[in-house]
Amino acid sequence: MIGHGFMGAAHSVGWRQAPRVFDLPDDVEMAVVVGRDADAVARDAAHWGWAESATDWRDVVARDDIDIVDIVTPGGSHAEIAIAALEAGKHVLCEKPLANSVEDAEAMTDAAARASARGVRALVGFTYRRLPAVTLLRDLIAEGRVGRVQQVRAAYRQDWLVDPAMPLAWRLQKEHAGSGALGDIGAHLIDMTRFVTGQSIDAVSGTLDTIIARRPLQGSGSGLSGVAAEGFGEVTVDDVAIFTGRLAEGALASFEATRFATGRKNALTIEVSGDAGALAFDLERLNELQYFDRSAPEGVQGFTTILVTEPSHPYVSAWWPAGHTLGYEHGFVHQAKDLVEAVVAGTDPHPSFADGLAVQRVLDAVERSAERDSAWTSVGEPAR
Ligand code: SOE
Repeated sequence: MIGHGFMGAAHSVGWRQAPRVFDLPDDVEMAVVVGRDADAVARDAAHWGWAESATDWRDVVARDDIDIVDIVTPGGSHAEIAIAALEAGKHVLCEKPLANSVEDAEAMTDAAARASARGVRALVGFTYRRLPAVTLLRDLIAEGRVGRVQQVRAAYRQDWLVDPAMPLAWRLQKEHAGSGALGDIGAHLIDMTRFVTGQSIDAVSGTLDTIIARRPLQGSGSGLSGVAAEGFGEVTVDDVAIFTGRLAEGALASFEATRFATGRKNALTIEVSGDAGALAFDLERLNELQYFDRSAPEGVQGFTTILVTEPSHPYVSAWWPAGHTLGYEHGFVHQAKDLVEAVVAGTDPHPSFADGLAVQRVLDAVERSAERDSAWTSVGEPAR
């Protein structure tokens, strides 16, 4: 695993738990974690259950005893590491968003296509797809439960930047993160919409806003917290992204990605409305789906709660008896399981790097639209 921040912790839980809960077709050995600070990465490796730590990712990618490279670094380094790993014949799991630019995402997708022809697999970590309720949402739409999709409403709301004392973390710097709320959490909405509806997003109109443009430099810390150092620096990404998308079959989708939704910590919601019904998911109630069936008798119609904890629901049978709920980390466990199964079966897992590239093109189109007063912008247009 290359990188060891918040996502490193989450992926470690995934790698540790997957072989203990699921009956995997091969063993998983948590070999080595790579980070620049030798002491810090050694501490994290020991804490999370990895056999070793190292400071040079190139040495690790060249090792014969490594089969899978898991990339949890900021987006700016994804392309270089992923392409080197794929070319060295390693299967790759890469955190989202796939890259910081369409150009990098294209190069990664080309490398993944060449690797796939040699039996090497690549997966981009849009982990929320693998929550049982989100997979079920996709399955129910595919079964026709909402009929023709007529509208999608998606929002991802956090509030960790409301405090002006929050330091200038890497997520607020364009050269590391590519974009702000747009690419970090808006990317999840784009992927989830594509995944559950099975449709591409072909055109967008968007607006971006940076509410606090200067912040204290970061002294220590990572993830969504940190300790300030002396001095200030410029925030070079968006704090808020609001955009509209046109889906391939004509429906409109609205998207809000924000780090300024005071009181909202990690609130992702999506609602898909169709001519036969509607389905809604809320990450803060991740064991549930809300379902409205228009064919039910008028007098008893209403949103009903599906408790997604039955053994027949996706991923659930390996866990606990019905009604015994799952959480945020289970998506990472399911992701590790699915990748190992795909590697052994010799199939390409989803979401592919091509899916990651499709998301990247939407992100890029939103930025181009925002630069032109929210003009409708085709996603297929060449990147900047
Ligand atoms: C930070 O906004 C973040 O950690 C995202 O980067 C993750 O993708 C999301 O799962 C939670 O929030």
